[in-house]
Amino acid sequence: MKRRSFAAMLAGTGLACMWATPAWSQGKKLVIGFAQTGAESEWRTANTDSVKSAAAAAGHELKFSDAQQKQENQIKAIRSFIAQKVDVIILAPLVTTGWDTVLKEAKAAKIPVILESRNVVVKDPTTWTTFVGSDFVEEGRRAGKWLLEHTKNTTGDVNIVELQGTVGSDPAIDRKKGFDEVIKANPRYKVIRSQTADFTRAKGKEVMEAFLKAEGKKINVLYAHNDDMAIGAIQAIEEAGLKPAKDILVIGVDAVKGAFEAMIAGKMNVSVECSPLLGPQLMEAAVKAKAGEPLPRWIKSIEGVFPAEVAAKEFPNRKY
Ligand code: GYE
Repeated sequence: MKRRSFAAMLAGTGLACMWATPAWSQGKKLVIGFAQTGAESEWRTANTDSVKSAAAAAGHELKFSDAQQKQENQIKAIRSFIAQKVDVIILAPLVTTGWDTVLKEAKAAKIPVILESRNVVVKDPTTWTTFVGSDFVEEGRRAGKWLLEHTKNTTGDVNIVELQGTVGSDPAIDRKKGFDEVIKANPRYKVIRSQTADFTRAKGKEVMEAFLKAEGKKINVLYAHNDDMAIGAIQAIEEAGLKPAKDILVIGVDAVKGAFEAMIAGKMNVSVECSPLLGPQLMEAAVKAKAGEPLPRWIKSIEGVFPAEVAAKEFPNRKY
């Protein structure tokens, strides 16, 4: 005997609509608004690709907004997503603060907001559902630990220059915090200059040039909050007639392909991994958020550390 589905048994009974499951869980796809920071780094473009392809694979419609590293553009995008009555909003907040009003507006419109790749600090934490991304403090600690280990047999001061990410963004705040926490255990390690270069190659080069002008050969280590700034700085180091990775140790974060190429070329020492491939986890979270299912406050990425010694072997496995 052929078994009839539950829905077929209910058809025509009038009970069908009572039992009807919501449209999204019957396979009707979501409309998702994604307010991205911009395209400031290799990491960010890989992140955009990951979200776009995961949305396409799941059959959801993605409305994409590139804010060109401007918070006001992200706020405008969120308001336009609310006006368009999207099902879920994904926000990669440029900086931590300034989101209270617009997130309240999304909550009032009953649109769940998922944070990805950066976090916010708001008065009402119920205005966002979950954060999908990395532990940036731990990334900073990993960078610091690599440095302590790598320089343990040297003597004298270790003079560090630091290229910070976007001012007020949590990867910049936390990568600094974690690194400082580890190096302060030993007074030999001194951060002699620290400035933002906005997570971009062009600014990384520019600020490193200024550091080199001011401190010259005193600099032993460059700690950059992302690989793009490190890659820009490597150029400045070479143009100053010094050898990156030898005269000045170069530490980056993200582990993008560009960093692997620099390590294989002997110009960079290590990159601490931060995965941009958050698309699949985001799509899963979006469906649950729309269904009102509980989500953990933090969906954490699992990451490693890649020193130059393993770069050539690991390179073929890299996906971003
Ligand atoms: O490390 C950097 C990017 O928010 C984790 O933003 C992200 C950071 C990433 O531009 O390269």
